[in-house]
Amino acid sequence: DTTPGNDSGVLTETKPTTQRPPLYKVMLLNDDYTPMEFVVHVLERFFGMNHAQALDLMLTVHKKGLAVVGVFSFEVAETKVAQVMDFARRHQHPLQCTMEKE
Ligand code: NFA
Repeated sequence: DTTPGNDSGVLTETKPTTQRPPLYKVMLLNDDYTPMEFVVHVLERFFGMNHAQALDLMLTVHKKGLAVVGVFSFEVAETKVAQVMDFARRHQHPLQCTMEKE
């Protein structure tokens, strides 16, 4: 081994590795009561989507039951979930937003 400092006489191989922080999927869940326009507004306001993107994704959630709306670091994902849940609660809509490790 040519790793600097390894003079033990035992042959070893060390491989440099790169560490990336884990990413978290933020998901929106369908329900029967939250108005479509409210979900579109949430996607524009908290996920930086334009109206066409937000409308598309809202319809995907409506049809499939859920969809990933973004992938973020733990801290950002947690903040997005809290912001959406609080906004939905304040408007008395049952919209659910969750996160899951990728
Ligand atoms: N399913 C809701 C409706 O028909 C719309 C909706 C879409 C709710 C996406 C939650 C998420 N009003």
